[in-house]
Amino acid sequence: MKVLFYYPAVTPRTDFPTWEPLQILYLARMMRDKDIDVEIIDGRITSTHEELKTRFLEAIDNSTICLGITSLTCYQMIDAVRAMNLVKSLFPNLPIVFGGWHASIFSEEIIKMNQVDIVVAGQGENSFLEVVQRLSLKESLSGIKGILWKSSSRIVKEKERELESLDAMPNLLSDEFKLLDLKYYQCNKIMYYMSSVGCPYSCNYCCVGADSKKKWIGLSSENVIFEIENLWNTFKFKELIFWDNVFFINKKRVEGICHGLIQKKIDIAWSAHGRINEVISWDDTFIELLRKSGCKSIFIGVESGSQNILDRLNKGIKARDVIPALKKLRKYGIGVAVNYMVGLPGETHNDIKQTIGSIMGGLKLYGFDLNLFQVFIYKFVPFPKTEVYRQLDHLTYSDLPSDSTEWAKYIHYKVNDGMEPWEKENSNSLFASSVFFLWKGYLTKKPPESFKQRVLMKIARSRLSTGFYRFPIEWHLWKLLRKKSINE
Ligand code: B12
Ligand code: SF4
Repeated sequence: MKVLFYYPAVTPRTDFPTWEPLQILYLARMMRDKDIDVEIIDGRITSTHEELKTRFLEAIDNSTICLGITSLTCYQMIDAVRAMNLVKSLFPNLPIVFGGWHASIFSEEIIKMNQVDIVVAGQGENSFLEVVQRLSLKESLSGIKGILWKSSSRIVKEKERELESLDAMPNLLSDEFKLLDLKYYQCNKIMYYMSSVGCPYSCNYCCVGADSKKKWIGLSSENVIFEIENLWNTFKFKELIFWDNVFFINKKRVEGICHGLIQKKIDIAWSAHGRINEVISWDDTFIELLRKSGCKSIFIGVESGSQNILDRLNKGIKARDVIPALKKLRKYGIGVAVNYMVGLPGETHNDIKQTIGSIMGGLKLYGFDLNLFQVFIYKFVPFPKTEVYRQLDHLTYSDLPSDSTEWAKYIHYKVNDGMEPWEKENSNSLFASSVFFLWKGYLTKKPPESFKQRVLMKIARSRLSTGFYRFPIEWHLWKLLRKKSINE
């Protein structure tokens, strides 16, 4: 018996080595010792139609129970549709199970797609294992929590699945990574890893808070160390990145992880997501322990320098705490990667100026060292199924995509280039655009590689020195130079 997974390409072109398809490895561990083989096709490697067709023809046979596909709301969905169409044309009876963030957010829409037989919403391990076991026994899927499925073309929505204990699941081990052709991946340099699920906060622009119903579950520090030690012994990576939404929720657990890394002499630099309200509450002993265990950097969503905006985002942090919190980390040589957003509904010039002030404050604190103080400025996107999306004046934002596939295209083609079509060209959004290009043009570690980047950097530098953000010529330039279009 075998389960086949497809990991859709995240962008049209991938630079190798790249990150491992973590979602699939976490699911694959559930099949260990269950007499179910796992095979993974990575769409980033198998890029042409012919290659993909050959891979599917080789991989699928009578013993294949189903095809599992994952996707975020981005280009991955476009590639997922390509793969599903291909598989359904070759093997119309092979059940396709769709999971991941995109399927969880748009579950009712995705299950209506002809190609999809089963949707797994939310945490996938046990739901998927149950689906696989029932399919292999040709039993009904009725009653499996967390799924939507088709019963003689009628759609059945089962009860939601609450977040489940991670300690009760099989450990993630290097065995799972051996399912991959390791020459394409970077696990011998950087290991991506997840030690908890959910989030107890409710920032209203984020789908995680809403999805987890304020629940958070962490794997025990003992199990985290057991898994990291196993992976490190095999791959000897230099860097570990915790992909947890919020890593520091349980301070005792983090202390246990730090002590474990030190005791086991696991010599790595690690990074994880934290929050300003957490950092400000930490004492020196804790921060020193983080540093001693290898903590190199903390990813922090500051989002805005304006308290007014932070309150509207329900962010639960104080703008005035940002610099004091960063000072605490700076004292022990811990760097940060901070995210900001601009272009929110109702955001004023003054709010945006406070955001620039907050960024400049951090830059000064870290002596303009972009290795220690990394900045990412995004343009605000009202992500579907978030509270902020529900609160929108949908007449003003009438150009937002209407369905899940359009959303995926929109995120890929527009958002990452700062080109939201819904954005009315009022002075605030143009102002926001030029601030967005500060990041593209100036706050980047990479030296400019092209003429376009050099121009962007020049404009960004002069904006920072003069404080003049009107007339976003860089935005218009970007639009002119941009080759991709939503119709590609
Ligand atoms: C790593 C990461 C990335 C990486 C890699 C993404 C990838 N495709 O793997 C990069 C940097 C590329 C990225 C980009 C983006 N990301 Co991101 N990213 C993450 C992060 C931090 C971890 C993802 C991960 O690997 N999780 C580990 C796995 C094990 O967990 P999981 O994905 O939840 O999988 C579980 C279930 O979903 C389910 N499941 C998943 N797949 C499948 C498949 C099957 C068949 C089944 C049955 C179950 C199942 O089971 C798994 C185990 O329980 C998450 C936050 C988080 N903690 O999840 C955000 C997150 C997924 N990203 C998010 C966003 C917004 C983005 C961007 C749109 C940001 C932007 N504006 O550019 C982009 C979009 C991509 C793009 N091309 O532009 C959002 C989700 C939005 C969405 N609806 O998809 C998240 C949740 C962050 C947040 N707080 O909002 N991201
Ligand atoms: S932005 Fe981060 S802290 Fe806020 S709800 Fe989302 S995952 Fe939680």
